Amino acid sequence: MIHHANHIRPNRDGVKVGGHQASSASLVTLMTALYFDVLRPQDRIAVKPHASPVYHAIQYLLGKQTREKLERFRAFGGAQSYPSRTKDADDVDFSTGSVGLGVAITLMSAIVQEFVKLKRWLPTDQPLGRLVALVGDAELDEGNVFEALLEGWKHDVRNVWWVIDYNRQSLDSVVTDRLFDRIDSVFKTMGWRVVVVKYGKKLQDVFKGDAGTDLKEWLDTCPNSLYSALVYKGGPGWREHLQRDMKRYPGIRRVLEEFDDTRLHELMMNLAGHDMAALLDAFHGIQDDQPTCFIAYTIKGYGLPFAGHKDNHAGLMTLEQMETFKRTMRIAEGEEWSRFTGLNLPADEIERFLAAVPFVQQKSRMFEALAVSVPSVPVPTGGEQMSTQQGFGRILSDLAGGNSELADRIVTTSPDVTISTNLGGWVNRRGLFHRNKLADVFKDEKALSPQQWAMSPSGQHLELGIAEHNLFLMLGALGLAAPLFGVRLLPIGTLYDPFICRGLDALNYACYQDSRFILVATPSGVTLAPEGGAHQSISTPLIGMAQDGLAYFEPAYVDELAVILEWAFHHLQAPSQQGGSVYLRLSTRPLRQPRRELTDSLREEIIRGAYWGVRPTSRAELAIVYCGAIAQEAQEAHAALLDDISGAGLLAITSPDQLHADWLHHKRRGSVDSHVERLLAPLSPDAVLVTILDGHPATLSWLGSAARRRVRPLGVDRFGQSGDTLDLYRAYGIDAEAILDAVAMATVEECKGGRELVEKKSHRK
Ligand SMILES: Cc1ncc(C[n+]2csc(CCOP(=O)(O)OP(=O)(O)O)c2C)c(N)n1
Ligand SMILES: [Mg+2]
Repeated sequence: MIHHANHIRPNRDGVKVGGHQASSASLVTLMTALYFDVLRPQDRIAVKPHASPVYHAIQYLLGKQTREKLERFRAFGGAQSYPSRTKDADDVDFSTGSVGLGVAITLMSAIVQEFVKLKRWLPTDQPLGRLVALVGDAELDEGNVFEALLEGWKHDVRNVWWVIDYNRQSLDSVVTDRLFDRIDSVFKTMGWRVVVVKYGKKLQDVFKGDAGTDLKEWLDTCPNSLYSALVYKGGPGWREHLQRDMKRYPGIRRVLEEFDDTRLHELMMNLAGHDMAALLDAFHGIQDDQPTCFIAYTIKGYGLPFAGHKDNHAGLMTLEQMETFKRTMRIAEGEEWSRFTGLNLPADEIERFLAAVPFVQQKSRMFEALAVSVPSVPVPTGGEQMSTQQGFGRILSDLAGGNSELADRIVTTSPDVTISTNLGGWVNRRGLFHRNKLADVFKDEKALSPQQWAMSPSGQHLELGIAEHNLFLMLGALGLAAPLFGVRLLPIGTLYDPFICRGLDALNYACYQDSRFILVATPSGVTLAPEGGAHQSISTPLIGMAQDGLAYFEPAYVDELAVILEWAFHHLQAPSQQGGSVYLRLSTRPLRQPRRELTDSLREEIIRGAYWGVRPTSRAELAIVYCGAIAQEAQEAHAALLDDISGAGLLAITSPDQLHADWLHHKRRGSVDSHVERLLAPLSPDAVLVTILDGHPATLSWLGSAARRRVRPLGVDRFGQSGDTLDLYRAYGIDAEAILDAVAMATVEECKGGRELVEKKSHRK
C-alpha cells in the first residue's frame, strides 16, 4: 500500500507521499493477534496513527475495506494516512494522528462505558467491551497520557488495555534504556497490571537450556541502541558482539556453535511482539477488568531491510528492495492486491477462518442512538441584573429540578471549576458520578456547605482534576457515546475561557472525530477585570470561528443564551455533516436583562448570529456592531450618537462564527443573500461600521468586506492586566468613548455629523 502510493501511483505535484513502513511492520503481529483472535465486536480500539496501513489491510482481509481505497492510500478519497472515524469507511472507532491523544481517549471512554452501564442504559444483551489503545512507545512522552492515567485512577477505571509497541525507537532516535522500568512503575502506581511480553517462544526455549541464563542476561542488559544496530546489521554483527562478551557470559559459546548466522539473527530478533503464540498467551491470560498495560517488545521495521535502523521512521523500501521482499513473501507480479497470495492454505479454508473471526461476528459495530426530545428551555423574564454565566447556572439548575429525559441525559464535567463556572446548582440536584458510592463527609459531619458532593453511580457530574486537556478528552469520549455505546448523552463541559488554549489539541481532536458536546467557557476577556492578564482571553473568539465542528456563540443576554442552548441540544443530535458541537463564550459581567418577547424571527436571528437591536433607517450612515458583554457600552455610544447621526443602527452579534459561516456559504455559491448582507443592506453604501467585542478585533473586522462598507474594528489585541472594567475598557479601547472616537475618525470626511462630532469631542476634552 505504502510502496504503491510512493513508487507506483503517479505523483502529480512532486510532494512527498510518505507512509510508515517501519512503524507498521512493528505492529503487524500484535494487530494480527488482536483483530483475528483476541478482540470482540464490543471492544473499541485506538490504533497507533502510523500503523494505519496495517489497520486498513486487516479490514481489507475481513472484507470491510475496498481495494480501490487501499490503492488510493493517502490520496483524495482513499484510505486515510491516519485512521479517521469520519473520513475512513472501514469501522474506525477512534481517529488518531496527534500522538498520545488516541491513547488517553480510550481511558476516558472506559469511564463513559462505566457511566452508561451503571445508569442501566446499555442494552441488556450488550456485553461490556475493552477499550484498547495500540501505543507507540514514544507516545508515552506525551504528558496528556499521564494526566489521563491519574484521572483514571481517581475514577477507578476498568476495562482498558494499553498495548505498547515497545520497539525502543521514536521518530528521531532510539529511546532511553530501560524505559520499561519507569513505565512499569508508573502504571503499577496507578493501579494497573503490567504484563511484559518480551521474549518469543524460540528464545524462551533457548533460555531453558544450560546456555540460556547467560544469553538472557546478555539480552536483558544490552543497550537499546546496540540491540537496534545489531538487528540492522544481522547475523555476523550479532556473532561478533556475542563473541566479544563470551568471557563474561561463557554459556553464549554453545549458542554460537548451535546457530548459524541466519538462524542466530532470527533467534536474537525473536521478541514476543513478533511471536504469535507468546502474544496470544499474554492476551488470553487476562480475563478480569483491571486496567492492563502490555509492554510488547518489538522491532521497528521487523522483516524489512531497514529493521532496527535508527533512521528508519520515514524509510521507504526502494524498488529493488521491494522486488526482493516480494520474492521472499512469494508474491507474484500482479498479485500484490490479492488477499491470500503467498499464503500456504487453500483460499476457502482462509475464508472460513476469516468468517469465524470473533471480531466480525456482529453485523455492525457502530450504533445509531435515538434522539432525546428537547423541551423548550425556559427564558427568564428580564429586568434583573444578571450575567450570562449566572444565567447558564440558573438554566441548568432549573433543568435539573425538572424531570425531562433531556435533563437525565445531560452529563456535566469540569476541571476543578465546577463551582466557579456556576454548575453548583445543577450538581446539588443531580449529584456527582463515581462508580463507587463515596460519602459527602462535610454533610455527614454537619459542617455546613451549600455544595453537596456525595458521589454515586447515579450522579450526572464528572468532576475532573485541573488538567483542561482531560476535560476535552472526556468531552470527546462522552460525545461519542452514541456511536460507540448506543447511548445518547448530552455532555456539557465548563472551564475558564483562556484555558481553552491549554487543551486545544484535545478540543480539536474531539471535533475531528465528530464528537458532540457543549463547551461553556466562562469567564472570558478583559471583562474578568481584577483577575488580571493571565486569566483574560483574547484569541478564543478566533479559535471559535476557525475550529471546524464547533459553533461558537457569544450572547450578551440570558434570553439569547436560553435560545442558543435549546438549539444546541438539537445541533448535538443532528446527523454527521449537519450537526456539531457548540462553544458558548460567557461572561461574569452583570447586565440589566431586556424585557422583550422572543418572537420566532428573533429566535431564528439569534441562531443565525445577528439581529438589529436598533434598526437603522434606510441609507443610514453608521452602524455599531457589538458582540457579548460590552453590549452596554455599545448601547451607550449608540444613544449618544443618535443626535448627530440620525438613523444609526445597533447590530447585536450573537455568533460571529454562524454569521461568517453563512456568509462564506453564500459566497461559495455566488449569492448575496447571506444573513449579514441582508441585515446590512439598508445602510448607505458609504456607511461606517464600528465593530466591538471583548476579544480580538479580527473576529468582526471581516464584516467590512461582507458589507462592502468601511469598518473600524475595536477589540483587545494586547495582553490584559488587573483593573476594573471601567479602567480596562478605557485602556484597551472598548468603552463607549472609544466607540465615539472611532465613529468620529471614520466619519470625519464622509458624514455630515462626523465633523461636528469631532469638534464637539475635542471641545469637551
Ligand atoms: C503530537 C504529535 N507530535 C509529533 C508527531 C510526529 N510523530 C509521528 S510518529 C512520531 C514518533 C513515534 O514514535 P513511536 O510512538 O515510538 O512509534 P514508532 O514509530 O516507533 O512505531 C512522531 C514524533 C505526531 N504525530 N503527533
Ligand atoms: Mg517506537
